[in-house]
Amino acid sequence: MEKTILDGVWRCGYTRDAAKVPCFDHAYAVPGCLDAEPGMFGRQGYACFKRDVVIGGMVELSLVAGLHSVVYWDGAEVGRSVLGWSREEYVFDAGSEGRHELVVVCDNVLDPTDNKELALPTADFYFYTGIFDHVTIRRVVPGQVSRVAVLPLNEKTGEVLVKLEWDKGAKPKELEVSFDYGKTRKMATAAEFTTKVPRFKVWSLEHPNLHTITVNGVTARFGIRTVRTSKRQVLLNGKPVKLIGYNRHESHPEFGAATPEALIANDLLMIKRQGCNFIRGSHYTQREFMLDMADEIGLLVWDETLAWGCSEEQIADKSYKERNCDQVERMVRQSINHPSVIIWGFLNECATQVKPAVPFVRRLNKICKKLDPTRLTSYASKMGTGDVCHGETDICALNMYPGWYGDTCEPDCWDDIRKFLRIFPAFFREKYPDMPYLISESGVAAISGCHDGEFVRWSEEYQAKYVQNVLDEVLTNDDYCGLAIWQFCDAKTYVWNPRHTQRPRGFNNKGVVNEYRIPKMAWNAVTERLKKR
Ligand code: ADA
Repeated sequence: MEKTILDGVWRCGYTRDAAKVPCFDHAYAVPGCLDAEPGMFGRQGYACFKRDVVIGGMVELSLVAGLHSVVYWDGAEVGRSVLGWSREEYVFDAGSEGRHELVVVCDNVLDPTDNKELALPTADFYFYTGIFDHVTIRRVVPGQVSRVAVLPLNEKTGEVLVKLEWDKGAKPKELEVSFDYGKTRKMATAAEFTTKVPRFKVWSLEHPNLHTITVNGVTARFGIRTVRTSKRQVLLNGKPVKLIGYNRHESHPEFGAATPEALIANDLLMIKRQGCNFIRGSHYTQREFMLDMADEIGLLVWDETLAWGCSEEQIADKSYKERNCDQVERMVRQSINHPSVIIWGFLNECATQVKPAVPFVRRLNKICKKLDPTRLTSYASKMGTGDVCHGETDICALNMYPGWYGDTCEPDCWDDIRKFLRIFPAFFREKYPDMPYLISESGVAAISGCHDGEFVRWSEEYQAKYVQNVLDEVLTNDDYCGLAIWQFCDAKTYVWNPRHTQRPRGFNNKGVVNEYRIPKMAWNAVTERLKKR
């Protein structure tokens, strides 16, 4: 199955006026976000992309376009999406062999009153618009294997579950299966089967060994490792691992969400070399390259869907719930082969303190478990002891900002801040004695270059001291299975956010490196503490 990559120079245009769509007044890069161009930032609008494609017959076009997108082929609509970071695969008849026009219109126009909307301008990160990742097209051939998913079942025997999909209209006559480009074995056609990988090596943080499977000419890469929880711990290949790392946004002032792959590689290498082992992919499904890189260098990932701060009203909205279920399904399909992904996440800081949230969380959890019983699930809560959904997933994840928001603690009272972090596991211990607790977010903002000392908010010193304390608490407290510091790098956010007075420069400044990846003192504090582990 050959895929043609359609990246490169496309004709483009950006307009704030819906009546002027589509417009193509200049050229730009795909992948690319048009509002990352100088002078465009923050101007909600429509990003239009156009190019010619030479092909014909039934095809599958695959792309990740945000925040909303509509795709036209020779002027006729062939697909639309409201799921932002989910990869869409549109199957349609491309017509006769020859040259055709492909147009993608994306927008980031948000309606704050629309309950179905996954993204609201009250969210604390900026929704860029454009094509975020590679665009590919392939011919659809009935019976051709189109997807190979591999779920590792046992790291001691190398047993895996293989799930196949093929293009509709016919069944493959038989299957030709090989591992690591070795000997091919013929098998009767089946949508799924278990088998043992010959001469397998286990994937681990220290030795991220990878394997390939080829079925009827389609190759997928995977790793053999298991993940489960036991007595408040996360076990990787049967051994406890404390998850330590960062929340990371796919964001850069010059590229928006369409960050270049070398930048992603640099970010992940920085994090790995610092001694961390974990990234929470906040707050949307991760790009394939990011996960390939994590697989390759040995990092663990929490992949999640977009649902930032949804309200009680949204939780009651049928369409909102359907969109979330749809997103979760796509995420699992998209990321299933990556051994780095150990947690499926959904619903960041949503109204999980109300009872109607329980069946919703249960439903999202069930979708993950049905498609992939081998990984853990979680959602990041800010509801503290008031959360009523904790029993529904595998890990209890808490976002906590004592000493920064609200009146939980005085800003520079390190002992109080640390005591605060101990409240939640202690509170839930009786109800969920074996559940692992993870701090899914904690951090404070510092303006790069501000050195007003450790008792002054916004200073690098204060942030360093804060992060040092939270990290030390998690490393020394057996109640916690891990920490994702908020956040790796400063990232653009909405300036009309209700919290905008706390977002100088239009950035969420809680990065331990700034938006150009220049380390702040907190970065060095983490490095030093991890050296002492
Ligand atoms: C929340 C949220 C993050 C970010 C953070 C902060 O916990 O999940 O996206 O907004 O707070 O900086 O306050």
